[in-house]
Amino acid sequence: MDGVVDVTQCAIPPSGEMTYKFKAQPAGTTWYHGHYLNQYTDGLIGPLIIRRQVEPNQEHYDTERILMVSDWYNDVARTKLLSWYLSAQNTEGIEPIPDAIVVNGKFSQSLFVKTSGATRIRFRIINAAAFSMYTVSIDGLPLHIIELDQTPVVPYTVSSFVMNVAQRVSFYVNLNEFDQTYVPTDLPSTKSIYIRFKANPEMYPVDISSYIAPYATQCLPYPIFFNPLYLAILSFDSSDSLPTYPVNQATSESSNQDSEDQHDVNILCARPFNPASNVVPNATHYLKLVITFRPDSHNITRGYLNNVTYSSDAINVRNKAISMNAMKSDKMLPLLYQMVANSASLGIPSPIITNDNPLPVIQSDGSGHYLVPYQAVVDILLENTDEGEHPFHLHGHSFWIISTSDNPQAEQLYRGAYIQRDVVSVPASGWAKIRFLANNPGAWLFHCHIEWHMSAGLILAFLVGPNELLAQDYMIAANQKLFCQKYY
Ligand SMILES: [Cu+2]
Repeated sequence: MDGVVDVTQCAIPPSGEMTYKFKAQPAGTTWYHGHYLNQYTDGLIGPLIIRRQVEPNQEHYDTERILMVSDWYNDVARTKLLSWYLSAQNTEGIEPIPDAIVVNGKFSQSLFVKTSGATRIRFRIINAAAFSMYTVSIDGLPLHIIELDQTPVVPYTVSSFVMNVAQRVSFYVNLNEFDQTYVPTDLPSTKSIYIRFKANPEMYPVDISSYIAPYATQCLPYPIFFNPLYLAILSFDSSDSLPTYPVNQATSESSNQDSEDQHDVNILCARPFNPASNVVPNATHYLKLVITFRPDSHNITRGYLNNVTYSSDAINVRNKAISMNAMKSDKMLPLLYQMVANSASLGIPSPIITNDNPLPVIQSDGSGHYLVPYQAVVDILLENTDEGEHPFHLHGHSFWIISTSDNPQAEQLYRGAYIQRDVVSVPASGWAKIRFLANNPGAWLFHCHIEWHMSAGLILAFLVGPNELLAQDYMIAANQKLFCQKYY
């Protein structure tokens, strides 16, 4: 599980099937999605909830609801949007702008979330968007956050929070805490309230109120311009009535909050629920990664990590500057199978001591494949030269967030008790520092989870503990050999 075509497996062919067997751990809120040819933008997604025997904080709620928010595109991503995005005509590398927001597959004001008589409800929010980060709030209710990605946290209370692509946040609400002043006294009492998902228009490289994409074919009844405010309706009864108050009803306090809350405050507020299981080891290795976007030799804007843009069969790239001696990720066996077949000749140097850092520095083969010794504790500094914020996700592991340029004080404040996540939002023109323990031998991607940026090559692969992988007698499944038969 947690695999990717060309990294841990060959693609499941049309009409083919594959059974994934996995240990249901770690527990928590996550989601399944295709990682191939922009299929998840086109809807190949779903929630995956792994429950604990005893859920931390479960005494605070009686029922739960899952809300999966994603970007809706009128056009097919796999063909039309991707080929436009990675074309020389797209001189500024403008990402396809979503046409709408959907939650659980429904457009704004059409999703009714019923409380079914419960007053204490846990919400598991999953940002499964291709591009957008969202500010989430529920009118008149404080949100008590209890889980970030798959890490339970000591409850803390916010009026809204930001979540970037691929992040998950759980909170509970208590309807008895509803702010009665939210509904003006001259209006009839309301049987429902809005759950708001607000995309921050500043993250888009164009003015969304007037932008018509060059590839767009206007097609009613689909929206023409993107509305950054999505409204779901939390219904207290079965009548599916809309709230009695106007959509723009907001106390001055909460509207101020909105403009201030564009940053991820969770890094500072969140404390691990179980500190004993969150012992942060000291770093043994170091890796600095510089994020850049620039046109390649074909004038196609691509993403680079330390000047390497990742290419694989999954990406229709014309730029395949891969050195002959290095591991190849295009037209080749999945990286994992290459590790198993020939770990002695991976062609990637071991970590080396440099003048810049007291710790050995993780090395690559120049094609985005980095060799990580088993049980290494790697500090990664992500330096973002781009003006956009990038949500970086690590496969096969979670990591501790040490600090970011938005919250640099976290490093000293929480020394030894950093919060674990598996997606970190690297601030625009800023940086993030994370640490992970390489205890899961295999081939694991580390990448920006904005689907367009993956397609643009903002990816690398960690090859963790090749010798340990062999020692574990890793076997390639029989059905996998079938899918990969062009190689076997
Ligand atoms: Cu990105």
